[in-house]
Amino acid sequence: MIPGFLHLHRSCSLAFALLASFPALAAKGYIEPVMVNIPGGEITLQSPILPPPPTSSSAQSSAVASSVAPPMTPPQAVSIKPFRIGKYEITVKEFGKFVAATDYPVPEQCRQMHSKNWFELAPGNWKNHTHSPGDYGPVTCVGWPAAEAYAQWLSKETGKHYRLPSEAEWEFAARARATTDFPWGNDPEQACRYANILDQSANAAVKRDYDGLEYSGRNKPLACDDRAGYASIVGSHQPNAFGVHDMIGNLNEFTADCFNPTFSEKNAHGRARTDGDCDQRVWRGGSWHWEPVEVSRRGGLAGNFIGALEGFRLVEELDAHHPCQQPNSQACKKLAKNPFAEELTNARRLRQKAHKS
Ligand SMILES: [Ca+2]
Repeated sequence: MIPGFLHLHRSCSLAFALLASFPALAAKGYIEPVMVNIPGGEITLQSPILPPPPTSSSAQSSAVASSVAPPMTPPQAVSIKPFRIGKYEITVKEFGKFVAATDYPVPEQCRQMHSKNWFELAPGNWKNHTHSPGDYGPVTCVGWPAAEAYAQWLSKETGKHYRLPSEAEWEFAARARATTDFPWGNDPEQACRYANILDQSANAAVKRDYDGLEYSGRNKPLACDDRAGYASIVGSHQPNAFGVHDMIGNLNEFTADCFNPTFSEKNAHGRARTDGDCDQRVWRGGSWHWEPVEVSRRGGLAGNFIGALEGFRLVEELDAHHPCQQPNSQACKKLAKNPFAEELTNARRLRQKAHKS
């Protein structure tokens, strides 16, 4: 063996030995999402009966705004088992790990704010689009299939069971036991404390960036200011009573459910519906581009739709031996010490500082 190679060989062996002794030194190829324990319970699902899903962002917003007292679905009682849900929407930085590890064929066209014509299909992807929010903003322009692929990849990497939430789980986590229109009560004008929605900052942003463009008509900004014109760093607004952020607003979130206009007995177990139109998926929560949507509001979206208003968060299932079967156990509490949570706190602090200066 030549001396140089021997030296390199010994150095590598030493490095591997060190990494084996101190696993924390080994850079992980993934980021564990910050999760919140959600207790089990009962919920009644009821919302307006849905028309067939729209296929464009402009149609989405009018679908939200034009519902004039539509007929309601019959109420459906649902039992929810305990689970964990992402405290935040999945960020650009987390998704970037997935792209780097898998070379996933990300969409390169995205329906996004592009001109005075509002949303248009234009070149753009998860990392670069017209209003990319940076590493700590929620990832968008990925579409439902990529969200699903991300969950499967993260499960494989971590040995945990991550997946998209069912819409019943989503609503249960979003309500945090509230029975009001919004998780914070019935007053939409309180939204700016809890959600990044269509507010005065949103109106000012499009006016500034698109030559005097203004929201008008049915898509009317709230009088309050949530201090975000477009998508914001996740967790920038107050959480709900379960400690979960941005369920209403910021990005519209994909659920695992196939599209059905109404609820039925098939929702009763709380799991995602796998019957109905599975070329369409159900969204929940609305976005920065919309007035705050009620926590029960839902819509459908083509599974292959790629837009800048949609993102996702993940659920983690509590398998039989999961430490958080006992949420007060030390083993479960240890899981709450997630370094990414600290990174996000720092990112928000820097953003606030920049905002003030
Ligand atoms: Ca806003």
